[in-house]
Amino acid sequence: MEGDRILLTGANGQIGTELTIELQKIYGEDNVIATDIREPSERISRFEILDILDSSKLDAFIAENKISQVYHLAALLSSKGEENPAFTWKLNFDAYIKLLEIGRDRQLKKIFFPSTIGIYGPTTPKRDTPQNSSFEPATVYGISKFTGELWSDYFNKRYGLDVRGLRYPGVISHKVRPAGGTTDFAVEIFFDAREKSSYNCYLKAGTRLPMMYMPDVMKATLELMHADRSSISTSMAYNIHGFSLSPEELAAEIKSYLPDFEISYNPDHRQAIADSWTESIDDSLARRDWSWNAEYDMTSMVKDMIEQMIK
Ligand code: AKB
Repeated sequence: MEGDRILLTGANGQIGTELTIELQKIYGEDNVIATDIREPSERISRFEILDILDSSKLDAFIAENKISQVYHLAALLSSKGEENPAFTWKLNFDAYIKLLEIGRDRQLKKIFFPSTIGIYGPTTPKRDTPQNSSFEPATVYGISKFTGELWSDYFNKRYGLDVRGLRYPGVISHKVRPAGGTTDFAVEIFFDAREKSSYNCYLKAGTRLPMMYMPDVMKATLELMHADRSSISTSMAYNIHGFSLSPEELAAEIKSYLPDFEISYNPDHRQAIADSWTESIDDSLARRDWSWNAEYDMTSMVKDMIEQMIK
């Protein structure tokens, strides 16, 4: 890790905010540069404005700062991405291809590409979804991420670029509210439980989706990026699984701590996206290749979220 300099794009988001801090602990504050298109709400020691759509600036930034690894988190998520599919493609895919070219030309050591359970679609097996399955995503987000995975693999095979990726499930955390996703309800519910003792869910009861608690998201990301390349058998992205939950299961668990808490349901356009996704994920390849193992289940996640946010 000696001499490594890390760039995060989209660092103000739910994952980037926490990953910046974890990477700073490993590589030192001066060696981790968090970037985004807006200033962060809390001060990060090294932050710069960087628009990834400007590939010349991105290239110059990487050269000037002697960047050796990029964690490319900038993207529009499943729900927000549907508002302007052409722009979502430009941001999630075109900008990524440019980054891969820069990575090849500047001989970056590693690139991290976050993919998603959104690459799966209605034809994918709903339970224990295998690593290699049917990919017919229903959103531009899913299409852009799956295509991104194929290009990661292509750049690895053709140019030897070390690209690694994870198919993140819904991510639950308490520092930053996610925006623009379909799994956001699993975070919003805690904020509303704290503020209003009630939550009006935009998905209907019975909608079970794969989720993961942020400490496990950090663990998976860092373990993958620090694994010996010889143990990595795919440059697409690995399935990883934490636990599955539905809004009413989550509400019942929260209610065991906050008896006055109530949930109601008012499904919107996100229901169709959720219905196209799968319920649980087979992550045996990640377990085999780099010993992946999630620590949190729904019960321990809710206990910790309540302790961190409410009690
Ligand atoms: C979303 O809901 O769009 C994301 C995801 C599962 O990738 N959280």
